[in-house]
This record gives sequence, C-alpha cells and structure tokens, in this order.
Amino acid sequence: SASCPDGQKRRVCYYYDSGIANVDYGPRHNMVPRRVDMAHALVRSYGLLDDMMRLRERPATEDEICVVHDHDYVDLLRDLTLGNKPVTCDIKAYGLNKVVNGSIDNPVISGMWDYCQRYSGGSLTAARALAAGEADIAINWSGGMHHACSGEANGFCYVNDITMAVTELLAHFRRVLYLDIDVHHGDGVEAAFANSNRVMTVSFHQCTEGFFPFKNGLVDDVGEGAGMYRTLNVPMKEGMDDEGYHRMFRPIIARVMEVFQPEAIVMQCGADSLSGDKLGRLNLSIRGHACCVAFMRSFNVPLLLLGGGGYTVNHVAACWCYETAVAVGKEIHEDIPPHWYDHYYQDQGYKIHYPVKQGRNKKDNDGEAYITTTTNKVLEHLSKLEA
Ligand code: V1S
Ligand code: CA
Ligand code: ZN
Repeated sequence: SASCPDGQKRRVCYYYDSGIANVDYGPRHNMVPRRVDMAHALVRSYGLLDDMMRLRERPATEDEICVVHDHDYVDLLRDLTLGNKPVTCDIKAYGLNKVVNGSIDNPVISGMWDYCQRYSGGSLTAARALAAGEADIAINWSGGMHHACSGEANGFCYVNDITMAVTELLAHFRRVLYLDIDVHHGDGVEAAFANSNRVMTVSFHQCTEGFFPFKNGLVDDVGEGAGMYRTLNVPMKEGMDDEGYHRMFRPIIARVMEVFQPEAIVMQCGADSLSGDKLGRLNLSIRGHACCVAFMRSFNVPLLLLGGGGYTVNHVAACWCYETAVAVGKEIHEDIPPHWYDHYYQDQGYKIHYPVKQGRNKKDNDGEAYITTTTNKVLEHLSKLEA
C-alpha cells in the first residue's frame, strides 16, 4: 500500500478558519481543536496552499444549522454561550455537561456556538464548491463531527456538519456516498440517513467490548425501509494493520462504487484509526490511512474530505497534511519543514511518517478468519442491492 499513485491532477478547494484554533474543551479533555491549526501550519509550510483554492471563511447561520437540528436544541447552544437569555431547561437532557466517571464528553465551553457555526460553515461551503462544479475535491479538516444527533450533543460533537453537507449535496446530486474511517462508528450520520435510498453510509470502526459508542455499528446493521442495505458497517478488532484494513476496505468500496454509483462522496477522515492514538486501538500507518483517501480520489467523483477524531495531535496533523498532499496529487518530503509547531514532531524525528507501534495493540488471534468472514458478510449485504 506504499503510495497508490495517480498521475492526474484535481482541482482542490481548502477551507480553514483560524477562529477554531483557540477553542478549548478543557484541560483533561482529549479533543484538541488546535490540531487543525497544526495541520494547517504544516500544509502551509510544505507550500501546499499554492496548489489549492482557498475557500472564504463563512460561519453557518442559525437557519442552516436548523435544517438538520431541532430548534430548541439550536436555541440552547446559542443562548448558552451568547448569554442573551437565561437558560432554564435541563441541559443534560441535550447531552451537555453530563458527568460520567468524573469527566464530561460535551462540556458547555466558551465560544461553543461560534465554534459550531465555524466548523459546520466550513463543511457547507466545501459542499457548495463541489455542487457548483468549482472543485473536484473540497477539504475541511475542522469538520467531521459524526456523533451529533438532531436534538443532542454526543461524543464531543455539538452539531453535525456532515449531515448538513450531505443534505446540501442532495439538492444537486442524485446519490451521495458517506464513508467514515474514524475509529468510532459514524452513528449520527447513519441515523440521519438510515431510511434514505439516496444516501449510502459506510463506517469502518473498532468494535470491541466497552468501546464508544458501545452497541452500534454491527456488521448486520444494514438500515431500514427504503434505506435497507444502504447502511454498511465494517466492525474491526484491535490491532488491525494497513494490510488487513485494505483487504477489507478495497473489495468493499470497489463494490459499493459499482452497485451504488454515487454522484458525490463525503469522507470523514478521523485520524484516531492511526497507530498510537490515545483512544483508538487500530494500527494504521499514515500511508495506510491516506491510501483510503487516494482510493476514493481515484474514482473521479466529487469528493468532500472532512476531519473527525484524532487524539495524538502530532499524528493527526501529519496525517491530514499528508492527505492534503494526496488530494492535490503531490508527494511531499519526509522531513517536516521548520515552522511554528515543529517542536511537536520531535518524538517522530521531525518526519511526517512514524513507525506503527506493533506492541501496544495486539493483533487479534482469529484476525485472519475475521477479516474474510466480515468482508464476505458485507459483500453479501451489498449483493441485495444489485437487483
Ligand atoms: N474513549 C473515550 C472517551 N474519552 C472521553 C473523555 C476523556 C476525558 C475527558 F475529559 C472527557 C472525555 N470520552 C470518551 C468517549 C467519547 C469518545 C468520542 C469520540 C469522538 C469521535 O472521535 O468519534 C469524533 C470526534 N465517551 C465515553 O466513553 C462515554 C462515557 C461513556 C465515559 C466517559 N465520560 C466522560 C462520558 C461518558
Ligand atoms: Ca468509522
Ligand atoms: Zn473517533
């Protein structure tokens, strides 16, 4: 899986909003929005900004957010941080400030509403650039918040920029594929389109005892009603490496493209599926992760690239920078250029790529059989769509 070469160039649009760099979930929280600023600084230091069109910053409006979220929840997000109205309801019913085991997944934080508007505005703007035919690939690394539900925050996600972007794309394209390589199951997006025959959602994720979001994303969860078999889930054990991952990813995605024939693709590129992540226990290298992006790019279908999870911030920034280069079609040098954040990369010898840590995430014993069995089950679900 060394590089997945594809000589052809693509027109790439890039969204970056400096307003999210200082958003702070709290000192013990794993989600660090600054990683997007770190990725941006790397992208800039490699000169990649010269190869892309930069999209204008535009926060989403309240009306745009209300397309996929309940009014009362949106009002609450706004009022909690703008402080123009006293809040009287029980905010825990909306997933906010709920304490479990002494920590809070979705804290009410300073600038929360502004943060929501900015990261979802990025995904909407990027989707519109694709819909208008202005770009072949559009990127928003601050987006990808796949767990947010219509009326509640979940898994570090306050609003769901992905369902907003997919909904926007549905006004211009007949079928949209949603692909999620974050280590967690893309439950919020799956739920939003479970009944739709115009959206197929595919999530690859770690599915082990006690792993968030716990009960979702089983291989036989295939959607319902008109959306039956247009939900696919590829659960994985700990320690999955590049080789095993791609033995599942490639045949499944190749078949998805044949059977569903999407006119646009939204890809959530959560970097917590990388080896050495603080939360995830898979063993992908940056090249293995980026190979998924290169593979989707090779189909020449309008492609929206979003961020998502990723908790070892130097790995995350290196990964998204490398994937920006893949989108542009440039090979970048191993050595990280001197820049503002370069000291973060000392542990990885100031290189973009770092070695996967074989030891920590032990490969599951029945790994080989598991890969074949799971792949075949997913392909069997897909075959139901062919008729
Ligand atoms: N795994 C995990 C994890 N870690 C935390 C956490 C740790 C420290 C804090 F200060 C705050 C939170 N929460 C979790 C998970 C949520 C994972 C979300 C992943 C998001 C994404 O990468 O897919 C997309 C951006 N939450 C839980 O496990 C739930 C609890 C059950 C236990 C932890 N407490 C904090 C909440 C309830
Ligand atoms: Ca996933
Ligand atoms: Zn995740």
